[in-house]
Amino acid sequence: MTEQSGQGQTLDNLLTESRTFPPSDEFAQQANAKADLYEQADADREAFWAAQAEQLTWETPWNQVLDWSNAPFAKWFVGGRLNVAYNCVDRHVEAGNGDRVAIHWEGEPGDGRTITYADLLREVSKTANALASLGMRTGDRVAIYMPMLPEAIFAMLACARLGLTHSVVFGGFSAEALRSRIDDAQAKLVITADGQYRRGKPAPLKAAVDEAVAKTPSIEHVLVVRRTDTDVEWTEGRDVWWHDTVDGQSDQHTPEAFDSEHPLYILYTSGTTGKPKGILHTSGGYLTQTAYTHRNVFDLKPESDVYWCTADIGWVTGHSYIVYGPLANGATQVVYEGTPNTPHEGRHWEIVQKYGVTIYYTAPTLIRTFMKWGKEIPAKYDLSTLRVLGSVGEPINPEAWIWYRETIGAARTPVVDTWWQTETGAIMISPLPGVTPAKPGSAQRALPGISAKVVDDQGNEVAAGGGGYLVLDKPWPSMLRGIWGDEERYRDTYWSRFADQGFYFAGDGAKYDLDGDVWLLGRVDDVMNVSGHRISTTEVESALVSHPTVAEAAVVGASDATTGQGIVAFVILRGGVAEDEAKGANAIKALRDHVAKEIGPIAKPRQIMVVPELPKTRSGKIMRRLLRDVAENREIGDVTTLADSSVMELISTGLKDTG
Ligand code: 6R9
Repeated sequence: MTEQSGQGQTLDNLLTESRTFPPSDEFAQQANAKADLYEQADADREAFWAAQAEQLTWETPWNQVLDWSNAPFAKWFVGGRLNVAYNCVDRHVEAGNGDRVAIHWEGEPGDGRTITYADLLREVSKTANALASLGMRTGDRVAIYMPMLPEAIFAMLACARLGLTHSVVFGGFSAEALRSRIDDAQAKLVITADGQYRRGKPAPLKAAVDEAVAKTPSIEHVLVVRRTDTDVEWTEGRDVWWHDTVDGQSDQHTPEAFDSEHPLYILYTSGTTGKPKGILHTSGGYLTQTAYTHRNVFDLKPESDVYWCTADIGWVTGHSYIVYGPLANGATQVVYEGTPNTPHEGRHWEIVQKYGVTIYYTAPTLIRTFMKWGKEIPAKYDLSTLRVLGSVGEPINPEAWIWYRETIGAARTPVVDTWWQTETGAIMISPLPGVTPAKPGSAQRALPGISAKVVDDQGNEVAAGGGGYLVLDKPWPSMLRGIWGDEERYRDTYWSRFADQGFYFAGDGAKYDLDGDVWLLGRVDDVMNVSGHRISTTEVESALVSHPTVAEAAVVGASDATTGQGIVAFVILRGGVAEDEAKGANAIKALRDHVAKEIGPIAKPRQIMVVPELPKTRSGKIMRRLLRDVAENREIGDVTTLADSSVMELISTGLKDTG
């Protein structure tokens, strides 16, 4: 999320995309969501959300749907009490679905585990008993620093069951990142593993915990899952093995109900400046909206679907769409431990074929990587079970959308482009499959029950065809309840930009097309200003990706004596395109002309560089800040949040080689 808000005039709206894909009659007829969902929600928003909340099991009903009297601090389902883990596990077993598979777990080395809902109930109960035996009490914070193992999910649900607040820290983060997060939340326990498989090799994990915990006196215990048999240092009394502590516990545990606003978890997002923000989510509203969106946006049929979200549980997508939403709905899902090209570039498609995956949810960065690897790879597998494809994390370029639908979805499946944030907790803007005629590249419309607007600098809604800032103008059930321990920062970061109107400012630029559909245009900090025109990086990137030789593009504005900023583009070629040829002066000119044709001469990049990789965060978002350093010939800034810190070197050396 951004700390500062954009200023100046609104964005120029340049790229046009007119292809649409209406849902098939067959899909529409069987779809969970029907068009009247929008009307129902518009007629009475609170009644609509109450109806969604009724899909959960409450111990005590609420007496008020929404209390917004202390805005921007919301309370949803006031007075209601429920247990989140009971809703995700026990109630499915009680309903007679204990034999249904909850998790098909696939390890990176090829090992696997099948976990039914009855198994899940036993494991979560044992874990809850173990956490209680370690002295954890309702309200305590627990850090979870783990690879994608079933135990990570057991741990999250055991916390929810006991009313402990978890803080999952992505397993690729450093000891220092873990330390600052433990410290901020004053966590008492860390759950981790000895090591984790990464690209076919075991890598140590507990070592980073030892380093972090040496400087965090709040930690009383470290609970360690054995995964890779890596040698670990051991601090007697503090460190305990999972198999010693959890396995022998009783598999019976009676859940207690907690207040609807009981803190469920903290998840840290890195800001552009300063220390990471601990985004706080609570129970009833969060579970209501994650379950509702998962059911309608993915058209989930729990009895027959096999769902797979490829995110890591270290990100909000893993929290809402691996753990809470799908499990609240009683889904059967695949959880995969490893990387997409271990041991080969067809691994995801092999998994889709093996488990008969029907719903697949991933990020544009991975779709563009698949494009780069080439369509021959998925062509080797049977992907005919797929019926819904989803995208999240960044704007999806129309060409990548088309490739996804055609190559993975056999030109048949709906593709849902879902816009949301760690802060929103659940999907906010997305087509509904079976209802919305899909438009490649557009997230389209706020979901029933959600209200979003594109506004200008003054907070006035822009007309159809106009661009500006994306805001959320009404509270929603899964909204963040604040930043852990920092009320002021919460108000400043999200509510000060449009304080007069009381809008939540998301930090993203967006536009309406002539039908009123929303297009996301990237973070407002990334917007370029060329000769007084505010141009979005996303639009120029999408134009580049629509050229047959380009798999992926990142665009930045570099200072320019004449135009204020000049557009500099970095492109990755598609598989099979000869690099020498594509780097030639004619090929580069062809790309520049292509952008001019797609968008207009004003958007023509000043410079285009062919690169082997792009700098990305560990959740796959392009870090344009570092590319700006390259484009402006500056020393490259802080690379600690990069997924692969050698990428910048690769880019700089590659550029020197070609001049
Ligand atoms: C869920 C997640 C949030 C930021 C958000 C925006 C970008 C996410 C998007 C999208 C365009 C989409 N973003 N989904 N942009 N289209 N479908 O990614 O959360 O890690 O907090 O990132 O990601 O810029 O503001 P988070």
